[in-house]
Amino acid sequence: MQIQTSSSILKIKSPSIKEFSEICKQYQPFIIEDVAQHWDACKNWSHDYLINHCGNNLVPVRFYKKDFWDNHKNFSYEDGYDPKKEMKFQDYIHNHIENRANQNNNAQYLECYLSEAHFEERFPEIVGDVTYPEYFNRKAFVTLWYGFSSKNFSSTTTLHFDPLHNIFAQIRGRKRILLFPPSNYLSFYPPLEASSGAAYNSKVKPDIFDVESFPKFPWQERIEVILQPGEILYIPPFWWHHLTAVDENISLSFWYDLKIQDFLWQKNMLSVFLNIAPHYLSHTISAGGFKDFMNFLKSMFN
Ligand SMILES: O=C(O)CCC(=O)C(=O)O
Repeated sequence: MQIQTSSSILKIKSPSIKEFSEICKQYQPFIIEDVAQHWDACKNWSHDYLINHCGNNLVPVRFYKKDFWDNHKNFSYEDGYDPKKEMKFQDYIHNHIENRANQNNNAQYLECYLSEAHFEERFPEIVGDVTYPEYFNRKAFVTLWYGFSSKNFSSTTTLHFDPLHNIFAQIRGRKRILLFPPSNYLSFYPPLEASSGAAYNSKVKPDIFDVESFPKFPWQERIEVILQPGEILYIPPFWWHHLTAVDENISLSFWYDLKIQDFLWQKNMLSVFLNIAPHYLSHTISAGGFKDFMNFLKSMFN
C-alpha cells in the first residue's frame, strides 16, 4: 500500500481490509486507487455492451422541471422532485444520453437523471462485471447512477448526508464531489420547518457562494474531489456530499448499514450523531416518520 496526501484528501492504493479499517477510524473521506480500475465494468461498459446486455431492462429515471434549481425549496423538500419514471435502459441511452443535442431545443424538455437504480435488481446481467469490495463484513446495498454533463445541464445530486458507510466507485467518466464534515447540523440549513422536508437534505447550493442567505454554512470547510474513472471514494456516515457530472458518467454506490459499534470505532461519529439526533427525531416524529427512525435504530443492533 502507498499513501500520499493531496492538499485535502488522502489517496491510498489497494489497501488490505485491515489497512482500510485503520484509516476509516479517522472518520475522514479518502480515495482508493488501483481497485475498481481492474473490474470488468471499467473496461466493458460501453453503450453497445450495456444495450446488448440489459437494453430492455426497465430503469428508474428522475425528471426535473427546467427551473428546478432556481428555488431551493425544490431540492430541499422531498416533494420538489418529480417522481421517477421507468423506461427501457436503451431508450435512456439513445434518447437522453446520445441525442441530447436534439432534445435541448425543446422548450418543454425536463432534465433527467438515471439515479439510485438498485443494481442487482435492475442490471442482473452485468453484476458479474463488478468485484464487490469486502472492507465491511456486511452486505452492501448497491445502486447505480448514470448521468451526463451538457451545456445546459449536468446531472446533480443536491447536498445531503446518509446514515451509512458509502464506498462510492466511479466506473466511467468523472464526477465532481463536494464534501463537508458534519460539524454542526443546523449550519447546513436542513428544511426542518416543513413537514415534507427531508431532514438529511440541505437548502444550500454549495457551488454558489451565498453567505448572505446562509451565513452559518461552513463554506471554508469544503473538500472538492474530481473522482476519476476507476477510483473509489469512501464517504463516512453523516458527511454531507453534493455530486455533479463532469462528463457522461456511471457510478456505483455500495451502502453499508451502520452498526452500534461503529459509533465508538470511528472518531467523533457519536458526537456528530448526538448533535443531529434531537432535531432529526423531533422533525421525523412531526412528519410521521417515527417508524423509519426506529427501523434505523433497530438495524444497528442486528
Ligand atoms: O452519484 C450521485 O449523483 C449521488 C450519489 C449519492 O448521493 C450517494 O451515493 O449517497
